[in-house]
Amino acid sequence: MSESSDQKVIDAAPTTHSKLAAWVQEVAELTQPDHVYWVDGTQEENDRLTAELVAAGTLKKLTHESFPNSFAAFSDPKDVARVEERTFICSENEHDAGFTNNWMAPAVMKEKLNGLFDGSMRGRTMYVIPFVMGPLDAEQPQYGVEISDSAYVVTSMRIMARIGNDVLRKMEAEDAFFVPALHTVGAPLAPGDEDVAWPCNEDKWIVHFPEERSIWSYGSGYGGNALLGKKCYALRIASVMARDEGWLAEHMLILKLTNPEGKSYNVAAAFPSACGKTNLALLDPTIEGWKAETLGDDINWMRIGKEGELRGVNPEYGLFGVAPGTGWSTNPNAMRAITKGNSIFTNVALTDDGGVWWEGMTDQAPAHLTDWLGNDWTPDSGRVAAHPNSRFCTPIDQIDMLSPEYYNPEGVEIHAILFGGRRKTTIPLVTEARSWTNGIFMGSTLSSETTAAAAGAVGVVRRDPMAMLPFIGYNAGDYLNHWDSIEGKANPARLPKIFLVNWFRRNAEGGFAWPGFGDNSRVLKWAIDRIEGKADARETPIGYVPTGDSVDLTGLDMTPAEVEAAVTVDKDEWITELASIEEWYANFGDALPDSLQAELDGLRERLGA
Ligand code: GTP
Ligand code: SPV
Ligand code: MN
Repeated sequence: MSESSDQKVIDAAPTTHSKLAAWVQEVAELTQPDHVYWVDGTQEENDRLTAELVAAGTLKKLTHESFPNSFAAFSDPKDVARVEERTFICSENEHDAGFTNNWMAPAVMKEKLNGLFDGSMRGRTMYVIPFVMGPLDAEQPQYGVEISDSAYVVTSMRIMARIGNDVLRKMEAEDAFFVPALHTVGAPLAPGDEDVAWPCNEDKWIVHFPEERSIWSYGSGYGGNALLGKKCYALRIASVMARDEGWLAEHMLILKLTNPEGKSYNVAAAFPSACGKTNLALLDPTIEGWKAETLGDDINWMRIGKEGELRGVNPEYGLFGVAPGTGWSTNPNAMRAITKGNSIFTNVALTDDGGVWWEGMTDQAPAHLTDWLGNDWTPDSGRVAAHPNSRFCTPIDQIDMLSPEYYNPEGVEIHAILFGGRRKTTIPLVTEARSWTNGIFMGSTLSSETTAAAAGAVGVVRRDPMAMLPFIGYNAGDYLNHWDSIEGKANPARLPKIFLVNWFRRNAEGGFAWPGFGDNSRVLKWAIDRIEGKADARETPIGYVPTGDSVDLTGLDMTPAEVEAAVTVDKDEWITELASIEEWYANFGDALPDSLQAELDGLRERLGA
């Protein structure tokens, strides 16, 4: 770069944060954008950027009155989900990445990335997005700055995180540490080149340097690959910070429940991607007198409070929810939030009257749609109209049932933790752990059938410890040890009770053994009644399950015998499961905590295997 253009970049940095100014300049020199633009986070700015994105064909403005100030985007069909096989944890030592992560030596990876990023923003604008995960008035705000050459990323980050001038000013005043998160779609434009609606690159790299606490993302514009505050920072990098500082960064929703007596409980639940977090976070209870309030739908940062209690905070500012299956009958609270507007939809279908639609939004599909690929669609087309991983991106404060405590930087006490997966067989509807360590065993052996949220085969059972398999930023054995160590750091009387749940078990006819959605409130009621010592349970080799008549079925067309069937612990299925757990645990080698080996031995003994 010439001297004068160097000068231009320095002049363009409206910050007194010298590390930030230096990093922005360094990145601009490497990536060579046409312009550097500092995002202020205002509505006017957002209006301007969305107008530009409409002109560029990236966004379509919705004109239906149900979707005010909302837009639809359609990605490149090869850029529709997180790419786990292209995701790397580049710790200094390979051992620190562990067997669940792809690894490359940092120096080797940096050289590769420097090559890829060299000139990667030519012909584009480089946006500098100051952001904070969690409240800005937290004791120690967790800052980040994303540099991206995608305006779609800017408008989406504005929904998903607190961004802009307020953040930058506070960061400067504190001369604070920030996580540098560098993103390019990897599609430079030569002079005169025509841009495409969704620029990206076939080659994709989602890379984390845990010691440096930095992120480099190349080639994708989609979701967790590109909105770097979310999975990359708030889970992968934050899990490393949490290990070092004695807290937990988890893939969990947080839900507050108040029983008819007015007593409140906060439940955190870890389910793998596309396995029901957002739905449970927006639960509409079907049982009389119970109230539910949302605190978070995807990420939970838990610290130990002054009294030794576990306290959870949702670091995000919006919802990035799976669209298909979100409907007026299954999730009316989400539908109400979405239809307040101010949302970006990606890879959904368009209705002829300027709205959006996806499978499950309404019971009956519209007679005609434009599908996510831009083709005409009718109900007898024989294919889905919205991509299975299509998403709505909506401000969290549009949720009517949002708890005021969402804004509390201290978070809320967590009283119960659920681990859950998508399993057709074997795993009961709900099982209460025998102890904290037994609960960690349940979490560490969590399994689920894969979904469309990540590229690759769908429906294959895989182990997904604490629903964090793709998100643990360090050695998974060390991660289980870290969970184990929480017991010693917390007040034992205040430790949450742990439960394993499975909304997806099938019955003999092949249908769901449990109605799910709002009726999951009945399972939560049972869990809370267990905390209060009020509900009956039956001991099984894997833990405590409800007796048929201990689950409140009032108003539900279901019998206690059907509940019994949904919580059956089938010995043959569990002997097969045990073998699969043993195989899974073998991956950890010496890193497996002794306490979990003892749990496995105990299970084997109780099964008489
Ligand atoms: P990510 O945002 O990818 O992390 O997913 P998520 O865990 O938030 O999952 P979400 O709540 O979006 O649900 C994913 C899919 O599971 C949707 O198609 C839902 O309709 C379906 N689902 C959610 N809860 C239930 C339930 O209780 N029973 C059944 N049968 N399906 C459910
Ligand atoms: C998930 O896959 O768990 C998501 C979507 O929430 S993404 O932001 O793409 O990670
Ligand atoms: Mn979700």
